[in-house]
Amino acid sequence: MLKQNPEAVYDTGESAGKPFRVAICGEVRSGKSTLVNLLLRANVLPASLGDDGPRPVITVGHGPRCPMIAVYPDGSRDKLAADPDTLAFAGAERIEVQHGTKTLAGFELIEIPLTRAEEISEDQRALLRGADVMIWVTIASQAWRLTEKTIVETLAEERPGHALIAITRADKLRSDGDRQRIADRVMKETAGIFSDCLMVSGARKLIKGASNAEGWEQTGGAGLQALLNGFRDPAATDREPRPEPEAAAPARQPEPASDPAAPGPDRAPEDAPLSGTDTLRQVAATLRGLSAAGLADASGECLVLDGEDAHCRALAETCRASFATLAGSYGFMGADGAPEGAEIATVRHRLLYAAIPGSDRLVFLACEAPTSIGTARSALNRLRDAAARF
Ligand SMILES: Nc1nc2c(ncn2[C@@H]2O[C@H](COP(=O)(O)OP(=O)(O)O)[C@@H](O)[C@H]2O)c(=O)[nH]1
Ligand SMILES: [Mg+2]
Repeated sequence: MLKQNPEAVYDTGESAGKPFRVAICGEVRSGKSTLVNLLLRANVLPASLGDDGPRPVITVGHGPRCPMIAVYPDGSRDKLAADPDTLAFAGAERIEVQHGTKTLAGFELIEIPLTRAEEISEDQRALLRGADVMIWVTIASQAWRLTEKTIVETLAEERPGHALIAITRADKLRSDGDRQRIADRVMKETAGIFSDCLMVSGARKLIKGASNAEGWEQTGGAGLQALLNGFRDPAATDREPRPEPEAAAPARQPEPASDPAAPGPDRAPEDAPLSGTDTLRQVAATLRGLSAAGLADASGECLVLDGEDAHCRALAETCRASFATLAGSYGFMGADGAPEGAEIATVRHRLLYAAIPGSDRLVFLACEAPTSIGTARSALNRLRDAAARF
């Protein structure tokens, strides 16, 4: 049984020692199994076990594909049919799965269903203590409810060093704007708990299409896998250490006191009050994988917030040119209003910029994979909001 020997559960057949354990936690029907499928790039786990259905812990290790095994409270084990339905899970305490997807090598995924803070068991706490990463799964339409916050706070002692939040059913939202607003709110409300926030579009047909790179990127799976790779092997991807929880809490900075001597929005960004610049630099410092960030104004000035001066100035020039072109040509096909910004991506690099309302400045940031687009957008929004205040 789990309680007696939680370690024994995790013999996945990996010869290269202990796998990097990813605990996928969340309320019932939040999308945990969907997230597992996303990482496997195939609909391996069945769709929804229902609201009152069985809620076994599911462990997925890297190995030759073989039948799923149901393990019952008395220790007995059953091989399940190739495409098990909900009934096959009934009464099982644990479901063991192996999958041959290359990206899973060295990882173990553990789906841990959590219902109420008062009902968290010792087994569940032990599983979380043994994990290297926690992914909290929440539903876009009602993301980060009080009940979720309570569960996550209750697990403060058990939470591993890496924790991120995945917002599922992003495909059901109407627009990128809606997705951005939700990601932004969730990042603010969970600052200090989660280092990253990812949007997941996990409809089963989208996961079916995730066997190709573009499809996987669209679901959010590629970004998630890249983040996990970064956690497991920071030397390969991290430019800077992970921010302390406090630094990850840009939330709402206090409004600057109204000071008649303070520069107005028409002042050059170089003249921005130090406190405002510091605020922006602090916000910029919260993004993992950031390679540059700054403010560009129409006159050619650039306030460097993060990264090397020359790099930042070159990016500022790119953003200015791109924005000027868009502003001049994007009216066709009935686009309403001026463009608000744009995103430019290469395989490993992203450049995002946004116009700061009420000014002629642009805020921009550049980051490298594995920083997800959701994380990058959240950071850009935070920078834009902070910049708009002075
Ligand atoms: N369209 C869509 N449906 C989703 C998404 N995530 C979960 N679902 C659906 O929501 C239901 C519950 O998901 P499931 O992964 O079983 O939740 P779990 O109980 O947390 O494991 C299933 O019918 C899923 O297909 C998503 O990102 N997009
Ligand atoms: Mg599930």
